[in-house]
Parts: sequence; C-alpha cells; structure tokens
Amino acid sequence: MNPRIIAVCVLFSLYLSSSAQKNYLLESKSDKDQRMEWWREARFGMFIHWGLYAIPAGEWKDKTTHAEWIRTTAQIPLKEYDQFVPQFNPDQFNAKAWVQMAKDAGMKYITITSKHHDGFCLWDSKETDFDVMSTPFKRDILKELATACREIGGIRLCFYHSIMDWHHPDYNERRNWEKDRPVAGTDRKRYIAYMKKQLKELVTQYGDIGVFWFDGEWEGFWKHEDGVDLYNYLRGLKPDVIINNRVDKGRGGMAGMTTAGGYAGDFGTPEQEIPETGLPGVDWESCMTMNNNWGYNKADKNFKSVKDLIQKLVDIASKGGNFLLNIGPKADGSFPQESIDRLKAIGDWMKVNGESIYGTNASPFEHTSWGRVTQKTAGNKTYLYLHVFDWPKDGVIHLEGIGNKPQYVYQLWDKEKVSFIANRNSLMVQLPGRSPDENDAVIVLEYWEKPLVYKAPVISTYSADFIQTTDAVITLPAGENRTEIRYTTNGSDPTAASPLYQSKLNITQSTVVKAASFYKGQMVSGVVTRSFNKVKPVGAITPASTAPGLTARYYTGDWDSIPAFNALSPVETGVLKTVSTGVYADKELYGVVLEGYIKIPATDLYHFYLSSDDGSMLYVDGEKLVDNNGLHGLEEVKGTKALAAGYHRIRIEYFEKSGGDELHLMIESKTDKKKELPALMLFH
Ligand code: FHN
Repeated sequence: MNPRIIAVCVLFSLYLSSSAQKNYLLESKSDKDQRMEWWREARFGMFIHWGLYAIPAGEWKDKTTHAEWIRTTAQIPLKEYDQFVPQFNPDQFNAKAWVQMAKDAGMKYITITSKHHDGFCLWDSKETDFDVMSTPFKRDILKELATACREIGGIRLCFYHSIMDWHHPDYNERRNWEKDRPVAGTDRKRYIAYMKKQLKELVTQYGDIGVFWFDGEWEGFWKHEDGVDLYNYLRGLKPDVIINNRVDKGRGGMAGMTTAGGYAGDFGTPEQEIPETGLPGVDWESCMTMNNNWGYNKADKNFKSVKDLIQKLVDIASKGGNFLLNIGPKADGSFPQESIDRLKAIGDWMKVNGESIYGTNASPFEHTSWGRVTQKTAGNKTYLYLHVFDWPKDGVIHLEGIGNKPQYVYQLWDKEKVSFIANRNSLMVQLPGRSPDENDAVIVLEYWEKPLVYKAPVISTYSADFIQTTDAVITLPAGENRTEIRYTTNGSDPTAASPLYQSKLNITQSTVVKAASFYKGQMVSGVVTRSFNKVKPVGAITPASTAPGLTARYYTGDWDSIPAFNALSPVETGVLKTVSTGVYADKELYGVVLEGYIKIPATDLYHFYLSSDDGSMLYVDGEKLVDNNGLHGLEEVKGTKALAAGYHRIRIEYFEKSGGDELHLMIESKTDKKKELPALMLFH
C-alpha cells in the first residue's frame, strides 16, 4: 500500500483513539449546566438497594444487625454466599408498581444498585453468570424497570454501580478473613476491563440512563487515574450522562463533597448527613436510609417519621441539594410496608407543595428560626417559599434582612392571600390561626422584581484564640455590594453611629466583636458575633532523652469505636517516622496507638487536622484535642491549641474495622500553611 496512505491511516487511527478518550473534565460551565439541568430541577429521587443480601434480611447465625454488607460483616465464604443465587426468586417484584410508587411520592428519578459490593448483577450481563439470569427468577430486573420508566414517564432511571467487587477474582483486595480466595494470578486491568464492558451493557441497552452513581471507590485498588479514565469512558459512551464524585478518589468522607485537586465527578454525595449550609455553585445530593440500613433488614424497625423525612427534603432543597431517599426491598420483591406508608405520605405533601421543591435554589437567607426558605425565579418573577416548621404562637412570621416588599403573599395550600407588613429591612407575615400541615406549611412571597436580601457580614480570623495578637477580618458575602459594615468591640449591637469597618481589626485583648450590614443609615441584616480569647500557651517539657519517630503499638480486634487500648495487650510494636497506619495499612480489624513527643518550633497557636477512616483521637499534653471517633469514611476533624516552643506529649489512637483505612495528621500555624506533620517534629 502507498506509504502516504499508510501514514494517513495511522494518523487517523491516532485521532480516533485520542478522541475516544476526550477529556470531559474540560467541559464548559454552560455545557455542564445544560447537562445537569434535569437533575437540578428534580431535587428528589429514590435510592434502591436490592440483591441477594435481601434473602438473609440482615440475619446470620446469632446476629440480626447485618444488611447489604452481610458477606463481609458475617464473614461468609464465597461458596456459601453463592448459595443465595438459587434462592433468589422475587415473585412479588413489579417494576411498574415500584416506578409508580416513586412517581406518586414526588420523586423524579430512581437510582438502583445494578451491582453492589457483593458483585451480584441485577441485569442479564453477558460478562458473568453471577447475575439474575442464574437465579430461578431468570428475568432482567433492570430491563423491566427501564421499560416501566419509559411507559409511565416522569422518572429517570439511574444506576448505582460498585467499583469494589467481593466476587470477581481480579478485584484483588481481600478481607483478612478471606482465606479461600488467593490473589495469585489476579489481574486488576482485567477487572477494570470487565467493569467497563458491563457498564457499556448498562449504558447502551437500558434506555436513557440519567446518572451513574459509583461507590466503593475508597480501597487502594482504585486510583485517581482510574477514576478520571472511567469518567471519560462513560461520558464517551453517553456524553450527557451524569456521574457522581465516587467515580474518583476526591470524596471527603461521609461529608461527601469533592476535595480540590482535579477529581472527576459531577456532584458531591453526603451520606446520611446534610451540609450545615448551602454551597453556592456546588451540586450535591444527600443520600439517606429510611431506617438504619440500605439493604433490607427485617429487624430494623427504626424508621424515620414522615415529618422528619419531609423536613429533611426541605432542609436539603433550602441548601441547594438533592435528596436521594433509600428503599431496601424484601427478597420477594415487595417494599417494606413502613416504606410504602412513608412514600405515600410524602407524596401527599408533594402534591400540595412540590413547586416549593422542584427547580428551586438555596435560600437567600443565612438562617430562619421558624423553618426553611427555598427560592425560584420564573421569568420576571421570583418566588420565596417560606417553609414553616414551627408555627409561631402569635401567628406572625418575621423575616429579617429583606429590603423590598413582595407583590403578593399567599398560602401555597389554598392560594389564599395573607396580610403582611413590610418594614425597611424586614417582613412580618400574619399567618392563620393554626398550621394546615404540621410537617411543613408553605407561605409564598411572590416578587415581581428581584428580592432585595441583605446579607450579614462574616467575621473571619486565623484563630479566635490567640497568645499575643490576632486579626479580625469582616467581609460581606459575594454579591452584597449595596451595604456597609458597622461594628463594635464592646459586645453591644452595632448602630448607625458605630465605627465603619474599613480594614482588619488587630485584637490584643479578649474581645467580643459584633457587626451588621447598614444601608442608608439603617441596619438591614442580622448581627453577627465573634468572641476572641487571649490564652496562655501550654508550657513545653524536657524529656530525659529523645529519638526520632513515635512509638507504635498495634492491637487486633473488631470494634465500632476506639477501645480502651491501655487495657489491651499489643500484638506488635514499632517506631513510625510519620503519623500513619504503618505496617498495618490496608489490613482490617486492628488498632494502633502512636505516642511520643511533638517538637514545636515556635510559641504559637496551632491547628491540628486529624483525618482517618475509621475512627481516631488526638491527645496533646494529655488533653483530648481532636475526637474523630466512630465508623466512617475518610473524615477530617480540627483542633486548636496554644503551645510554647519545645517538646509536648502527643498520642494518637486509631482503629480500622473494614474497607478503606487511612490516618493523617496535619498541622498549621499563622506562619506555616497546613501540611502533613513532618517527621522532624516527631520523637519518642
Ligand atoms: O458501602 C456502601 C453502602 O453499602 C451503601 O451502598 C452506601 C450508600 O451510599 N454507600 C457505601 C457506604 O458509604
């Protein structure tokens, strides 16, 4: 063949291969906004955790506290767990009934476990026999759900997919009790290829899939580059698909938000929790169980009340997030009655109040004592939805910090107008005698112009505790440029005669700083307060001798929180030059106590950031400075202490149950930015 033609073919194939791996992380904001639009509008979805684990329903031998993790938490060997396959025959499964219940509850999408950590596939996969077609049921569950969603309409089908796989031999992380699954001969690339082929089945054969909700990304098996590659692979197959942040390694523990660093993922995934405040410009979805378990547990009757679930939905929407509420179906394919009842009640509330959730954005107010606020703009109108959780005894709702009055104020449930008084920077709304809905009753402020909401200032500082001096910087939130800040340093509320804030305040004595926003001589926001405390540094000690590193004492045990290590005997001891889990990294069911001295370079106030998966504690000079205890993903907790230059005693306690395990300690001072505690500061 003509060499020129060969050259053109080679160049073209290079182009094709490179375009197959287009980097979708470089997507423009407008393109992402367009792709996310339906999801941001939806605000409310159904999570479904279903699989073989519904058969034992949480019970194994003498314990009834298992659920979808039962293969691991009950340490069931693979051959024994495979015995559930011939038992899986959900004769009550009715895809249309599931989809209709989600729709009637006011949900706009369903995210179902295509494959959970146990590796069992709910669809007819050509890549494995460990799927629903190997069971007596022999029906493609995901296909039936896809058909039901298409026929009923109004519900997007989405898939949860676990990266971690306890069944496929090439996923070569092993639980330390798994003696029956050698790692020799395994091939991680072969597993990733398997996962990609299965995902291609799901993307191309099950209709217009809205979201891929990855999970199980936390073990060492999965790397950041794998996450970016998988994100681009899936987007290459379906450019408009939405993918959560657990496809990569950037999730900050159960708080779920994506840490800085170029990680892939379109939205954050707080789990069983709701962020304290809205996060402007950040897409996130809180996922929660209705009781205590994701997978069905027949003994778990601790279901959240309807009121709690509705108020969680509203709280999340008022902070600009989505709510993914979980159902754990039974082995027979039916929903637990407690779940059905709650879905029905939420649906009744959504039929009246859905417009105050769908397509809304975060509240423009920092805090409202009587409930929450959501907002929506349609054309030249803006609607502020006042969600009244606690009906005021005097029947009057006070809304502070708003500088213009609405065109109308009315009850959402019957559109009846209500009277209101507009002051310079507040509204008083007169409510009817009693609430029509103790879960949440909604009052609408209809504006025919942009509501004029005044934001209170923010008082920030390196640290409110200080040794000699510290600074107080007072700023207005982004976008607030109409007002000025006035402040006091004697604990009194600021007035129009108080000093105008123009530059940072240098604090040399214990002080209470108060500030508020002023407009044309009037206070138009709430008052913010920050106390500053002058403290004495803890004196240093003089050890008889020192050597580099911390002593490390290792313990084995199955704990759900940090044990009393001093009452246990260590199985191994050593010295670690840095704060880590050392030789036990990636093991399970163990604890470690690191102890020694930290050499503080200069007298100052120090921030310590202890992050761990699972729980940890930090003691400095015998005082508990950070409590990051408990079973959780990688989470960081901060503690602050004034320390004199020299040696101070330090002790770190840590335990790992199963899954990911990490331990980090970072330090920050006013002169040194946050960094891993350097080895040169650690001695024993
Ligand atoms: O280990 C899983 C768990 O089983 C469940 O799927 C939750 C739901 O988000 N995600 C993981 C725990 O963080």
